[in-house]
Amino acid sequence: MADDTERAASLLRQARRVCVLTGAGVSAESGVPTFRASDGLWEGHRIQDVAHPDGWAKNPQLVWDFYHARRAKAGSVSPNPGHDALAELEKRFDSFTLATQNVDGLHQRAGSRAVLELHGSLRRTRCTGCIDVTDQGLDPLPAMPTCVMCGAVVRPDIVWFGEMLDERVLKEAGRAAATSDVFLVVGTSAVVFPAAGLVALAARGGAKVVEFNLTRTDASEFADVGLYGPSGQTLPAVLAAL
Ligand code: BV8
Ligand code: ZN
Repeated sequence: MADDTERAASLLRQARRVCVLTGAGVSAESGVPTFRASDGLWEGHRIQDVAHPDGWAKNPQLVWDFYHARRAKAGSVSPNPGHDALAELEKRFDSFTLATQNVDGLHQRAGSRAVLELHGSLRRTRCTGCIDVTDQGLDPLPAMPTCVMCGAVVRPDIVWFGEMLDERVLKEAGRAAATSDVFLVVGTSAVVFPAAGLVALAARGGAKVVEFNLTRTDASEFADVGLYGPSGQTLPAVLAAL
């Protein structure tokens, strides 16, 4: 592993433009559960019941109960050394973009600034009746929150399965990936698209790809270097070797 850490550090030393894609694994050591660890259930729920528009249409209260619990969880945990290392890495490069599939806000709390939230945020709500999007922080919300502007029910500002990602965010992430010298893919099973597509986009654009994960994933075929261990240890080790 030591020589892989050195190989990753040497790729970064030669880089000017760095892009990172993170997934639930980067927050695992903070105590935030990942998605696919259990048997396809997510905190005891089926994904289509709590992270799909059909689930929202069928039972919005169940969806809110699920997201109230995730908001409380996100508010009760802290960034881990992996988040901290990514925030420090950002300062070392002229161009650094961090695209995350996570909605827990831990990258921002660790000090990362250029964060693209591909799948939305637990902090934000989006009105179903008007265009209002509000950052509510992570304080508890009413069981079924409503819009201060128009009184309609608000939903979590999260991209559910079957929903389009924010066009602007995805375009910016795609451009950063396609023009990067080094692309780090951290803590993601790389099965959810279009986010996972950023890895191939970076590789096709000529980037050197470094994977940080516990195991090989669908992204591994694109990786020039693989660091397999907890990202709370492997990311700080690469930073220290820079
Ligand atoms: C879209 C928000 C266009 C929820 C999420 C049929 C109909 C419609 C769409 C599709 C379809 N078939 C396929 C699709 C596309 C679909 C998709 O990709 N499905 C997959 C499952 C096959 N994508 C979509 O629907 C996207 N929209 O395509 O719109 C469209 C529209 C209509 C019709 C067609 C197309 C929207 C995708 C966004 C969904 N929302 N999240 C919420 O979070 O509340 S995705 C959800 O999965 C999370 O965001 C999560 O981040 C993401 C990916 O999971 P990972 O982050 O990778 O987490 P996972 O648990 O899987 O892996 C953790 C990894 O960490 C593991 O590898 C593990 O080894 C590693 N790890 C663990 N601990 C550590 C570690 N690594 C290092 N250190 C550790 N300590
Ligand atoms: Zn409204």
